[in-house]
Amino acid sequence: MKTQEPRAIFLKDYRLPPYLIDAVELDVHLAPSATEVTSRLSLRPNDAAGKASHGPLVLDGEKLELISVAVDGRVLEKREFSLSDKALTIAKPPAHAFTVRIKTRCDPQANKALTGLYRSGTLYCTQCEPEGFRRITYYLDRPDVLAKFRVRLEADSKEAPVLLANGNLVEEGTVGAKRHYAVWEDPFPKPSYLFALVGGQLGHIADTFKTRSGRTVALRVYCEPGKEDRCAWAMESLKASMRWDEQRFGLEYDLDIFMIVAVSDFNMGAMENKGLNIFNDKLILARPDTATDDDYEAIEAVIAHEYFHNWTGNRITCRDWFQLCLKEGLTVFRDAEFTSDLRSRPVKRIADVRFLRSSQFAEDSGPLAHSVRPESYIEINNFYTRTVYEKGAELCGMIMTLVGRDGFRKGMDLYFKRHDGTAATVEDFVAAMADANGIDLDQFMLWYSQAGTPELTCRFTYSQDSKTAKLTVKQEQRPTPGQLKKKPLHIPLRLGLLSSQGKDLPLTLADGTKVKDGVLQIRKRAESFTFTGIEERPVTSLLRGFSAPVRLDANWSDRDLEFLIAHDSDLFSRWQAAQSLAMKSLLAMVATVRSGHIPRPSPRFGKAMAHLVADETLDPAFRAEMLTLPGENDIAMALGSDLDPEAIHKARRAFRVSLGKSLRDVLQTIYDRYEVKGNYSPDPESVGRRTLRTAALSLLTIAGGRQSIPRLREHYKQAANMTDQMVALRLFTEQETPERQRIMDSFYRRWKNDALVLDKWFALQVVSPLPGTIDRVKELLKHPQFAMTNPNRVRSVIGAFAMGNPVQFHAPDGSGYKLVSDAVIELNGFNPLMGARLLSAFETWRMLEPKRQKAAKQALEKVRGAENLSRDVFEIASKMLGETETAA
Ligand code: B3K
Ligand code: ZN
Repeated sequence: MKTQEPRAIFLKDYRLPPYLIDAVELDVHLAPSATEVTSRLSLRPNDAAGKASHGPLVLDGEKLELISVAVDGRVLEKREFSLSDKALTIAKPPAHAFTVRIKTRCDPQANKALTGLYRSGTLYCTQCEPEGFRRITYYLDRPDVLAKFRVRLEADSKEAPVLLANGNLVEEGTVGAKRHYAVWEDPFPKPSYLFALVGGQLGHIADTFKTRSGRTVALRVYCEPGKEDRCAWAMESLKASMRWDEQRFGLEYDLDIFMIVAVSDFNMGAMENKGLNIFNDKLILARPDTATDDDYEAIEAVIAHEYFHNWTGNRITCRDWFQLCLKEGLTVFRDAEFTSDLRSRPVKRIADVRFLRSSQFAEDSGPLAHSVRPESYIEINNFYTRTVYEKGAELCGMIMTLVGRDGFRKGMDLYFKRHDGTAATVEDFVAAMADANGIDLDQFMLWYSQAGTPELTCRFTYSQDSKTAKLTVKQEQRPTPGQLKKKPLHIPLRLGLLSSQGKDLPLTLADGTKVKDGVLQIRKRAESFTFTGIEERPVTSLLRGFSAPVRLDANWSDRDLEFLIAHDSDLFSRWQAAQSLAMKSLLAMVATVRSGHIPRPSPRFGKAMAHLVADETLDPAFRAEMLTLPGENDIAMALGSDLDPEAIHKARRAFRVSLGKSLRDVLQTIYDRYEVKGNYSPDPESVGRRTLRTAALSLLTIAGGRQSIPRLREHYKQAANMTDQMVALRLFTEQETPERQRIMDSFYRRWKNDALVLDKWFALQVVSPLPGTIDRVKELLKHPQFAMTNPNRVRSVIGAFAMGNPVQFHAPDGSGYKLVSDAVIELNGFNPLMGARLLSAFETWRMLEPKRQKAAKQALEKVRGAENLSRDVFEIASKMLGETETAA
């Protein structure tokens, strides 16, 4: 018999919760395979829900063993409730406030899905967002039910000497000789997805933070005992985040203690549980000899992100999961602002735009395209996407561009004033922004509901006679699955007109109005703007700071781009001009490779870079970005169809070789001069210097071929930190020399007992573009230290291969696809969330050339046809194959 296909849930079907829960008391007796949970819920009918508030009480629950259920102190008989694998239903609950007491048992040890209560090593920990709480106890597991939690944890004193939950510790003590307990109380009502508990043997570091109103908050970072010396940066980052949120948004922390726990088995990066954040240890643990600059920056950013959720996500939460971008987009926006304020704004913007364009744009133009606020889903876990997060953040950024930085702050203040302590919607947020600033954002709302990347075509004419410059702007958004027609969007277009001296000209429109902050507001499918008083033909700088997440066709000539690279006052636009110039040449080179000829890059890019990279007045980190060509995925996105990943790789490689050769002397000077001496520090200046030096080394190495190996070897030998070591190792992965394996082997011997560093060792080998990599990946999958049950390991082998090695993943014989789809099928059995994530590596399959397309389709069909498909994998596989569509 065919099992029934999972059904979609729709935003339009949202109904108020029929019952509300005012308070929850949990009593959790931790035991590896039989944890007992007693839950006492104080419920009442939700009058606002009308008739439903007198209907049955349906409590969500999965993978639970029910021991007993009582209402108002009376144990129910079997006929008074019904039980399915999804819910416990009490047919006729009392018509007034009542209590329900439920006793259940669950098995953390057997839980390999890593959602609900599970074990990571010997630790007990939880992951409840979005729907994991229902695996701990029966509950109204939805974000619009906010309750006060009091949690008693009991465990064996030796097995779990540390017992943590949300809020403040109010009591602790022993139970007989061998057991102990702790009681935690969280005074802030919260939805169940923010619940967390941790139990086990943990070390920690402690500190305090004095809030601006003078309260002292205790801070703790917990980790595996013995790793405390790797927690200092996480603590520094936490304090910096707390300070920044007070200064920039006036938001102060609200509990007496803030705890972070690092665990080794975690499906994603981290989780913002109230007062008790749980983190993938990869995003906590760092020491100069184990973590790179990128790791340090990621730790700082994710600590900030989760901390910022305390207000945007926890104090104001989401009414339903369709509103996910309300907390995620806004919080990504906030963490990007934090990084921009602490480090370099243009460099952060460049990094974010690179990611958005290579990754979110790909999502937006494939079978998984959905709007920032989707209208339906089968499995909500599949919607923690780049569109919800990164495009969601772009929408906040556009609002800030429209209302200004102070206006944005006013909007945020009003949003908190109106909605603190509630579960809100995207409309609430946008209304606060509009009302606080007296502007109309009705048309802007379309950004939340229309999927796909808009295309802006800008054309420019100049009249010497009338001294006017005319800009015509057209916008178009292509159809996406389930959404064929699109309306024109409200787009902020930041621009500048540059004189021949490279100076910004005043922007005055024909009716005499001045363009405020250089931002034009585009609202129609086609419109034009005439600027007056322009004495000479200017060069246009468009989409400064990437003021909207669009594709831009501006028809710039090479000379215009060179001019912008040299003169634009907006650093982002200088970088963008460089990317555009390189991209023109790269696209031509890909065509040359495919026609069987040797590709030659235009020399113009190298010439434009020669002055720029040597310009000591420019931030080294920015110069490093200028030297980094568009990635292989960017090129693929620019081509859009009939993709041959190998040709793309070859073209890009040829460009790098040629650039390295033409800039050899200046790169060598940079390499020699930018060494960072002394103790390692992840401060922006040191990171910038290292990054520029790395960019130089990378080009010198690829250009030098075998002759550059001694320099590389020396770099590796001299490396005094993991950042420099990894640079050399990564460059070795592109070199066909036996030394490569020798170095990898010695690295393994040095770090084989350190899981996080070992992850790097695994990843380095699978991203090698050289032939033989697929066989190596297969070997690594059999390595004694590989485990499908550990998400970090899966990501460092299969994830890094599928997402970070386009040439090999897209091997024409389909062997890369087979390897990944087999892993997806295996993961589907016990950790569907991870399986579905990996499967999204196929999202651009329809853009491939026919042979690869066929092979990818076969792999997808195999997944689709596998037995016992989870909702997670079913949804992605069937959408990939075009069987089901998301309602945008
Ligand atoms: N809110 C969590 C993500 C939960 C993902 C569930 N599959 C972390 C974050 O975005 O901050
Ligand atoms: Zn988040």
